[in-house]
Amino acid sequence: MHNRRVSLPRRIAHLDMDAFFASVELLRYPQLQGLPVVIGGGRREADRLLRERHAGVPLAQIPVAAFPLLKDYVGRGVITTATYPARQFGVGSAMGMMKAAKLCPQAIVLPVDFDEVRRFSRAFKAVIREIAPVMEDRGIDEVYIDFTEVPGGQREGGRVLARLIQKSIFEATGLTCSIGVAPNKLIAKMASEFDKPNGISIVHEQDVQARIWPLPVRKINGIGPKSEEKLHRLHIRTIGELAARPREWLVDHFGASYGAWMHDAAWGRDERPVVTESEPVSMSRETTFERDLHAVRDRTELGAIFTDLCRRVAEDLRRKGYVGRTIGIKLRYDDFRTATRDLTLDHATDDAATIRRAAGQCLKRVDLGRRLRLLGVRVGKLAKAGSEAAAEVRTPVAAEHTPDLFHEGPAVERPATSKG
Ligand code: DCP
Ligand code: MG
Repeated sequence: MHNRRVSLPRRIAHLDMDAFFASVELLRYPQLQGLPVVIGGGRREADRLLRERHAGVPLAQIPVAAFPLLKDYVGRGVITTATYPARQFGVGSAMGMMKAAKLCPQAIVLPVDFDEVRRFSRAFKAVIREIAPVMEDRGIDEVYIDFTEVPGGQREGGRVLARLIQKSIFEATGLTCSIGVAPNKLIAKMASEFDKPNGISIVHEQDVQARIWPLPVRKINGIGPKSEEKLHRLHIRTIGELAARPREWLVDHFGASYGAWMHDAAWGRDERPVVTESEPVSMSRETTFERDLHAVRDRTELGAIFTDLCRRVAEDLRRKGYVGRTIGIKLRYDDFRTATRDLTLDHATDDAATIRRAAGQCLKRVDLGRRLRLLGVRVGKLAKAGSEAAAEVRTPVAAEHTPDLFHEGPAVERPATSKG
């Protein structure tokens, strides 16, 4: 039977926002456009002072000279992201603030505004879905889009549609992004980095050798630092060198599935579909406090919040018909560092008390010596309630019963020397 659609070559795009957290701040402070700006640290205080001192002045009119500089920054912390002008000085994501200050003392430092970032994340994805509905959400600032059957998706290898999406996102949000269009997700992901910021890269199957093989192996999404190290020991540095090894040789060194996957990846083969609506992998609830809370001094308040978060996650699970086995917590400290811990139960659950007990065990494994600004509870490894995977759902788990710090009820203060 005649079927024209089947014959269309697959065109998959990967879209990634440019310097995302920083770009969102620059919308608020357009006077900083073109300047080195870094996002990081716990500088909410500095930002508040800045606004207070210029009360009544529109944010966009606060003089550039009034902004806090990296060279005056005191304290620890790492850079979350940096504008492209700042990157020219070698400053970038995950770099310590102190080191960055040496490289670019004149950079302006701003804090993250997570609510704002999330708002823009939703906004740019909504723009994409309007144009190209087959979109896979891959996190705060990136998505995959199946261009194959979208009008313009095949023209100039996808460039026409990519341009339209870039323009539409910019008009709706004022933000720029970079897009790679390729035969599959794996190559698209690499291609979106080729021409950052505000770039479009089109890669065809026949370009793999010229454009992908010279890249370091680490550029393959799925080869992490450990595999990279092992490949280096085997004298494999580029994707081309990886592609040159026989599949069996890679299987011998990296196992049947990872070795074979590596071989395919090096040859630019990847059949994964763009998944629009996945089953949820986890459900979570978190809350940012009005003021930073201290684990010991604000124990009662924190305990109540913690228990309430567990109750709400349990409600979410039941409402949507899921049970989960992995219980995790998330803490964000006053310096914006984030800690997560989790543990996996024998049975999946949607029971608030079970979740609370497991979360309490996780709590014992984090530093509670600093003030907290956020607390979250997550349940992962989900299965549909009643499904085979979720058998023995309501069996309460006999977790350890030693109370955690946020344990509610009679305070069990235990001096370090005594054993409860
Ligand atoms: N981010 C973070 N912690 C990290 C890395 C990133 O919180 N270790 C945040 C800040 C980034 C955002 O996620 O703005 C998106 O991450 P990217 O890696 O896409 O970095 P950028 O969007 O900032 O820059 P680029 O233009 O290179 O994509
Ligand atoms: Mg980005």
